[in-house]
Amino acid sequence: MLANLLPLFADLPLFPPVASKQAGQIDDLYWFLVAVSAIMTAVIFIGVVGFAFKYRRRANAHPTQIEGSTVLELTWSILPFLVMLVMFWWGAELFFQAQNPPKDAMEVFVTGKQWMWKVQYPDGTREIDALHVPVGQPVKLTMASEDVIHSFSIPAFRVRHDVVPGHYDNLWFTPTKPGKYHLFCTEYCGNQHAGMVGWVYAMEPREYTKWASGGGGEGSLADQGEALFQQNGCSTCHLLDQQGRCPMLRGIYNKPVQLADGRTVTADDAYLRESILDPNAKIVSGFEPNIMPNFKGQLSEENVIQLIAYIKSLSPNTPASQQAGGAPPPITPSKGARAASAANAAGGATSGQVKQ
Ligand code: HEC
Ligand SMILES: [Cu+2]
Repeated sequence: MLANLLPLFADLPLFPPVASKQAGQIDDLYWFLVAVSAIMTAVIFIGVVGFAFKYRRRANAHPTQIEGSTVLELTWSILPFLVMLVMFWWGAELFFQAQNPPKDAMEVFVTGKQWMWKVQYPDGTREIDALHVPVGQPVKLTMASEDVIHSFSIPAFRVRHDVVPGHYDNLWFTPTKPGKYHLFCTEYCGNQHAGMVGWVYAMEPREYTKWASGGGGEGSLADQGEALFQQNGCSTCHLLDQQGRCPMLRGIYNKPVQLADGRTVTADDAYLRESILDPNAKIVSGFEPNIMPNFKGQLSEENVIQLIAYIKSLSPNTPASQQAGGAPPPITPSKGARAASAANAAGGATSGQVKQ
């Protein structure tokens, strides 16, 4: 909005396109900071030059000493303080907004790996260095790193977030303008970091549905997870309908879990991920440590995302948007296709783009 008042600046290709709901809001704050800095620079510069001239030696050979002025000092303390408060409040507002994705956001999973971005959709589609999103729909990314710290950045959406190994990072945006935008890694992550670049395709909802309904042929993310659940022997311990030595996983998603040490945690994505890769970190109340094997190094981050999708699908009240991305209905393949997709999913680290 402020950028419109500065057509000269807006026309210079100094800024990426404004293609998300938050982009304009962040630009407004940015221009406010620039304006305050510019005004302060001008005030100080004019003051320095003006006083240097006014009190130059020739006109005022014998300087008079001035001893403080309460009014002046209060003014130059309180006014900047108020301006700073505006910056703080405005920035905090945008920050909190950026931390809280709306409940109906479509979920997409991103794994950073030297040197590519792997993208998984709830319907099972996968791509590399490409992200397809519908315009007008909030999209929440859950991001993991397979190796080192990466940073996921889409300048046209004004979003960026570090992707740190060992846990999930989130960001969200609502695309507003169809188009093709750059996607970068903005954290030096090894010698081919500069090549860790991709494209985001923001599409009209109808076009997006058409794109998404192509189907990956591997079954939904939850189907892929179910196959892994069998292959890795999870199903031998975690029975679906019977609580034995091991907790039943049906219905636990986003529900409180009582831990052996007395704490209560929510079974969200981060908790499930930790329970799979580092089972002894948190022990469920009533169960023993050191029974569940450690799956670190055996399951890729992509596999863990698939397993979590499967555990989610065992909780029927999970909002549909979190199960199938809100857009296309999940594709239900035959048993044979599932088995094939399982093999594929397990070796997923090397399989390439499923859809262009
Ligand atoms: C040898 C038996 C065994 C196997 C195999 C096993 N688990 Fe577990 N799992 C346990 C036990 C025992 C617990 C409870 C103790 C704890 O919290 O670590 C548990 C806890 C969990 C929890 C936390 C459950 C809750 O209610 O909070 C999850 C999630 C989980 N396992 C997932 C998996 C997945 C996914 C696999 C396969 C990759 C797997 N487990 C394989 C025994 C097993
Ligand atoms: Cu990187």
